Amino acid sequence: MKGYTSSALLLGPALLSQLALAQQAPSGVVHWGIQKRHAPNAPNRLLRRAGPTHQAILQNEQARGGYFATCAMGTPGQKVTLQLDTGSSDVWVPDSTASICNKGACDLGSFDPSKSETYTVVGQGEFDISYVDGSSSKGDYFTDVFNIGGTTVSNLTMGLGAQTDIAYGLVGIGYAINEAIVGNSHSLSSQYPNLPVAMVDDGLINTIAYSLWLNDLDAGEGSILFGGIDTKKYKGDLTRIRIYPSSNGYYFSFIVALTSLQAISPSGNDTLTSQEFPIPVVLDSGTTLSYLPQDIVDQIWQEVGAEYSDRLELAVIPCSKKSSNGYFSFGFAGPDGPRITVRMDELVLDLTSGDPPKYTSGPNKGQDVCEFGIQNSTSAPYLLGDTFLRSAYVVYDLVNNEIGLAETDFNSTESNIVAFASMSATIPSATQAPNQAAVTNRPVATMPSFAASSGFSDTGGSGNDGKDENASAGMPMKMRVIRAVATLHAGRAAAVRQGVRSVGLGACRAAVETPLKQAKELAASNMTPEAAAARMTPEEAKRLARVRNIGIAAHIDSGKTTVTERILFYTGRVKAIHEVRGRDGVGAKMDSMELERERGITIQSAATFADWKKKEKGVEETYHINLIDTPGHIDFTIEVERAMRVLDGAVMVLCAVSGVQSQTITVDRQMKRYNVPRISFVNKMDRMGANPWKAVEQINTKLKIPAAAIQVPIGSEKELEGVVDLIDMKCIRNDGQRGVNLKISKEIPPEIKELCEQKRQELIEKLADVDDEIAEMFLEEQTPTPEQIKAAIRRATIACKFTPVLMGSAIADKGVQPMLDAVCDYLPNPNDTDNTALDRSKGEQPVKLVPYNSLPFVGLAFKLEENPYGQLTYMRVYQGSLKKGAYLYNSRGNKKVRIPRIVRMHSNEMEDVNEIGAGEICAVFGVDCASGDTFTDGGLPYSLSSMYVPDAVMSLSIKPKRSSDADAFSKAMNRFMREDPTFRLHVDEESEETIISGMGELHLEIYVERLRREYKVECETGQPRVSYRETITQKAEFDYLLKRQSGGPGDYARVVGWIEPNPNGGEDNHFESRVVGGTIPDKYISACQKGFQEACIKGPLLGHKVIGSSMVITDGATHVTDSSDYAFNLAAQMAFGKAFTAAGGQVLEPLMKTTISAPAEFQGNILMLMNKRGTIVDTEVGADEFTMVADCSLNAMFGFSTHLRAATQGKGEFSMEFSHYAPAPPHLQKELVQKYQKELEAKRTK
Ligand SMILES: Nc1nc2c(ncn2[C@@H]2O[C@H](COP(=O)(O)OP(=O)(O)OP(=O)(O)O)[C@@H](O)[C@H]2O)c(=O)[nH]1
Ligand SMILES: [Mg+2]
Repeated sequence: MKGYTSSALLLGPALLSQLALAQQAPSGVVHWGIQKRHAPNAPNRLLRRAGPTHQAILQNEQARGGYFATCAMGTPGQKVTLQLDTGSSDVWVPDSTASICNKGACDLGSFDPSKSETYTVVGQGEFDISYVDGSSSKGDYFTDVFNIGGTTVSNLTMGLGAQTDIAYGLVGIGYAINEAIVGNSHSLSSQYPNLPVAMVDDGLINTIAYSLWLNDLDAGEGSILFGGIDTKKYKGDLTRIRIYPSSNGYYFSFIVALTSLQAISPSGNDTLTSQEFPIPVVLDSGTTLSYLPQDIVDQIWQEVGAEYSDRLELAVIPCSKKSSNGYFSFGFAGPDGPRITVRMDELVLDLTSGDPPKYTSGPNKGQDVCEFGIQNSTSAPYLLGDTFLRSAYVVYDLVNNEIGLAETDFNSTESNIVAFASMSATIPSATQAPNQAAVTNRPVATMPSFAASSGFSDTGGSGNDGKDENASAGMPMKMRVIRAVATLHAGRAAAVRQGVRSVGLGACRAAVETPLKQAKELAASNMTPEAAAARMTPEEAKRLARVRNIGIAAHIDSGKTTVTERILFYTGRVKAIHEVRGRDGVGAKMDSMELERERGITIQSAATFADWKKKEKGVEETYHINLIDTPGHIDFTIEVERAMRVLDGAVMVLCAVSGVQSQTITVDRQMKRYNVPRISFVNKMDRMGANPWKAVEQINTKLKIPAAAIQVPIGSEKELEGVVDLIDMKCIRNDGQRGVNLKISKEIPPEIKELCEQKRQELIEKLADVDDEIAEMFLEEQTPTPEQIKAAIRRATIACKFTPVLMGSAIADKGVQPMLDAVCDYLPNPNDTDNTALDRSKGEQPVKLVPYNSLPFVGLAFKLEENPYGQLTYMRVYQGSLKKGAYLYNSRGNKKVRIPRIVRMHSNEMEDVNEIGAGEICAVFGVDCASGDTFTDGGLPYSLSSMYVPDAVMSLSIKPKRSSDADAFSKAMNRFMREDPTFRLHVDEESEETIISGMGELHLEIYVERLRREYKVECETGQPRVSYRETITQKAEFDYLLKRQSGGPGDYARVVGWIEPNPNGGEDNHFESRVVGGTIPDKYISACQKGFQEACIKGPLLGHKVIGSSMVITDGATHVTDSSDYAFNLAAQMAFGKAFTAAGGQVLEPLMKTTISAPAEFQGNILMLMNKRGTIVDTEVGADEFTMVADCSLNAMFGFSTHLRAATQGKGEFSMEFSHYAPAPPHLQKELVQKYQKELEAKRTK
């Protein structure tokens, strides 16, 4: 096996960062602001040419394994000869002072920066590239003049290899996503244009495309033509075939589908087969040989008489086969795609640069040994390198992601160059391969009859089972280079956020293989996003573009429900506005629960939908918005969690006075966890002291999300009239009853004109930080148009790199309609977000879901609710549509269910529908499932990753006052648990009490109250209790013997070992057996493990869970008749309990991150309150309000709201969230342990 297939693929951080980069980049190929560069007075040199194309001669450097172009760098130009590589994207050259050059190896030229007048360093030490064959180069990035093919790029960013093990530079011309990035020092930390892009930028060529003509093996030259094709260099027609993206939709190497291979010789034809068809192959000039799957390579070798040499670790063939009459025909993109003939003289390569070695035995004895051009690879990536590419004329179109393929005309002496007409024009004179979807038809894998094989020997080659015992001994081996997909960059990888929706990065090798494999599977399944898109009707495309699934999330009381009420009113969903805690006593639509209306807080998230008619430039477009209003209180955080899991975008509401508050930070974390793009709405602009700029600043600094206002308020506090839209620079005032009429005017009040201009500039600057197109315009001091600004905001928001900030006052009916417009303008439609499922049949590999109705159904049950009509299941439809009466399969257990009824929810009301489209949210009846279950149409082995469920921190004993209520009680409890995964119940064995646990006092109180109201069950509850944990702090040994005799068979088990804190850290418990010689048989070891696990559920000190411990068993003993699973299970438990004290067992208590805010005058009172309860972490004193953050023990916080109310005349508020476990104070530990032991004692003596 050749070295590359194993070790050389291990790219380390390099490839990881590249893939990470691929995930981060916006979809599409090249995302630089190319269009603006076509300067009207383009340089004269263009006029001298027939078309905007540039051709460079390539030297076929066989001995170095590649094709090289001579270029010039710097002023005055220094001549260097660089290797061409379609697998990477950096241009780099060895530094003339690099140590490799001192040895005289850099005979193709190196670069001396001190001799160039135009040399500028742009990224010191940031250039760092590795290739899959293990070679690498490191140094600075610089810009300088670069000349190739008689044309000059004025300012190309290149690498200067100060430390390199390659003695010549490279011109990478692959996808720009393979590009490295220059850091902050110069260019706004953006990717810089690689060579083809820079040529477009300089107006030298029209589009990012080039053609490669390598010519045959023995010819000394080939050529690369930037920006055009040469119709005289190929035979027959040029056919366009698609390039496959990686699994996340990005293009980073030239993967095409190899769909057939035939061996043809005078003696017959064979169709070769492979289990891997269609084979994803990377077209890679830069790699010398070609590498295909083992099964097909075996057939190829047999046909031609090649064999694998263990000693050389590659396939060899008698050199005489160069003149064989046989050839191969490679077919691409299905039965009607292009075919390329590759003759044997292109596939038999000299092994050394000197005299060839000879076969020393076997039938080929005495013959020269050559290297065979097609090698084996047991796994992807499969590569078609120069041994294939020489025979093909290949056009690389990096804009349309297509390859043009035709058979090379080796004998061509003429030239007819046709330029690409414009940016994104398709390949000229080429037709698209018909039926590319037919690549799915995998040929039946039957072994060929090898009818062609004897014909491959037609020209003198004899039998072929010889062994090359001494081949090439002592000969200088010829270079074989593999430069597929290279690149890396340390800097940006760190900045790439990981999230549930992005593809997880496995080991490096897997990272390379996965995209290739998936590209292949996509092709095979005929369900590629592209194929589905092609089938999608214009109506469906339009439908999706107008769908928004959004959530409203924010700190408690910031006005989410009030904002939602306005949304419902302005969209015509409700006829009148009712306020939260309104005097009319009706309450807001979304807070439908009686308890919510009474308390004026949201407890359950509620879903609704509305149609918003957005008017722009006189045209009205209707958007369909599915909306979930979530609660702000941390005790109901699961509601936010599951909303964020399934929604595509969010509106983050902030209070204009308080800005970013503690729960804002919590919901920020949740949005980030699921990569949810958001717009921000600064509400309560009518309040005294409202300051939207503070909110904007805090989003930037506290949440670390680049943010800028896109509005400025008109008037303030009670005089608030509306907002100025900074993009179009127009005033939007709310007028008429409930602000329904919008008065638009271009006249900005003079007193805020300057502020508006300043804020508009700030917006553009902020965008320049996060968006390449605006960055370039900014650098060149161009002013973007409103359309360009909007497009940039949309791009950056959807990429989660930016949040636009809007403002208004829901209560005063100001600014809500423009916010709705922004939902449509800047938040993604279901097709814009990357949703993935895990394919269970492929080791949970992520697969992209595409929201097209025509694909098989995939949906997630994200919320359950019992309602008078039965069990209601909220479902997000990710792919395919759902019809009433359809059958679905629950992925968990593969149970088939019928969907008798589908509804859209409008808070507590429902609207029946017959069908729901892909990408939408609905609720269904009659499905028995758990929250988080995945449903499919049965054909796909997919699961969706579930959501994060926080642990309970508080518990309460509870029992119905009347025993006759027991049934209703258990019914209610079952329902609550099914609906709310953060609410749990268990029966304590000792006390036989029913214990409920949850996220906080309010959480549990609400359920007790709901029992009373909805089930008429009055309950008695105990004191709220903290969920303690137990752990150990040091190592303690044990040698425990369980020996009990009571008449019949006894119990006997001896276990020896130790317990200690889990050496891996964390809260998990760890068990290990180091028993040797079978002193404890395996089956009893697993009984010991179970015993240990059981002991950890109920700790020895308090009966609470044990965390972070480890048990190691080293020895033991058994008894012939008395040993059993039971005995060993028990012995392990007893041993653990006995050793626990010696191991420094202690009680841990939950510490809560507590945030208290109140008017500044109460600061002293609050300090006093907090002193006893925890450690103050941070205090922030504003103009009239102050906020304190403290780590408090939960124990100390019971009844805190009453104390706070008293200390602040009811004006203070606080929130609490679990932070971590810490040792409880010693006196408390002692007290708790004593109490527990007493209870146990009492129970024993009872
Ligand atoms: N001054 C002022 N008060 C507002 C505004 N919007 C909402 N409020 C008030 O703020 C309080 C909380 O409003 P809600 O809409 O219930 O807030 P919420 O964010 O839904 O609260 P939770 O769901 O409980 O987290 C109510 O008393 C509202 O009347 C506003 O724009 N200005
Ligand atoms: Mg609310």
